[in-house]
Amino acid sequence: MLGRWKTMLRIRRAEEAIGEMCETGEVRCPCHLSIGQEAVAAGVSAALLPGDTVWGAHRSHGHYLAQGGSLESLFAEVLGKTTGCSGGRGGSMHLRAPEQGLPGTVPIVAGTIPLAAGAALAYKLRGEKRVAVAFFGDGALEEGSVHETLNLAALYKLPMIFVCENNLYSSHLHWTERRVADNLDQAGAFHSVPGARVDGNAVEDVFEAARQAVGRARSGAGPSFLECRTFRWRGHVGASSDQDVGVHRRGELAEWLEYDPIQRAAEKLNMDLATHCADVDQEIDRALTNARSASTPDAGRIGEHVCAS
Ligand SMILES: Cc1ncc(C[n+]2csc(CCOP(=O)(O)OP(=O)(O)O)c2C)c(N)n1
Ligand SMILES: [Mg+2]
Repeated sequence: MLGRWKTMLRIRRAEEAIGEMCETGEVRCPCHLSIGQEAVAAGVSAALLPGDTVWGAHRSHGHYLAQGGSLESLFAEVLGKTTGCSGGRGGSMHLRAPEQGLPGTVPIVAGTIPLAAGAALAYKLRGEKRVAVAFFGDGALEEGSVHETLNLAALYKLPMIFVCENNLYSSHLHWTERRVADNLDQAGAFHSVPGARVDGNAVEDVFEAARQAVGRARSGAGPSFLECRTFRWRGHVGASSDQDVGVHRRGELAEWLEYDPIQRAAEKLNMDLATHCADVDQEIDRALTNARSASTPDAGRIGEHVCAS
């Protein structure tokens, strides 16, 4: 529990630092912050083993850090430095930490869900006891490929977990503007993928639900679908808290601030956390200093890693 709390704090502090750098203009790539949603990444990753993989999208700083991705390489990536996890070429939405089980995030909404299924199919065919996790938002469920992947995953009993981070919004659109019913937890049922609704701001609930889903996947019983209910404190993109792509939200933030996943976990831990907070602050300072002092890519090498046919 202490480890999961610390993972959440590391994500929060890292994203606060990135948010500040977005506001000052030091970071120039678009950044989608997951502040408020940290329990989903921390709870799920804690239930995985080395060798398992997680697949993320545009809002994946938390997935990267929860898997053990380097803080310094994250800061360097958003700053466009050569030491970034994608060599400074990808920015916030193209994170990779393959050694930590994060092959690469892709900002095409729902784009990595079929990739996770492909990985799960490979694990199954090779007889490896590995599990693939697809993280995606509520908006991603409006893409057809998710439903095709759910069907395929059920049919082939793939060792896979669908983790829907339902933060109620897709860009500026509240779910009520996009759906008739609040029933995302049933999205897998039609395809015979069992689903559960989880309090996505309670890290232990997420951990327990993920632990069960991982056990199911690893035993060969097939995929599961977890709808983790949460809320992002900042806007869709950038650091502002009350605006979504220029549109004001409905004022639910104050209510959700009461359900701060980090505060809730701290209350459960019921111990003095001051030293641990200081450790995380130090880690962030050190990583930021190193990332800032790294070199920027040589413009003459812009053509490298580019595929042309
Ligand atoms: C295929 C595709 N369509 C549209 C977009 C633009 N877009 C980026 S994020 C986003 C909203 C996604 O909402 P959700 O899946 O709920 O994730 P959240 O941003 O809430 O984490 C959209 C429409 C995109 N990146 N890819
Ligand atoms: Mg969303």
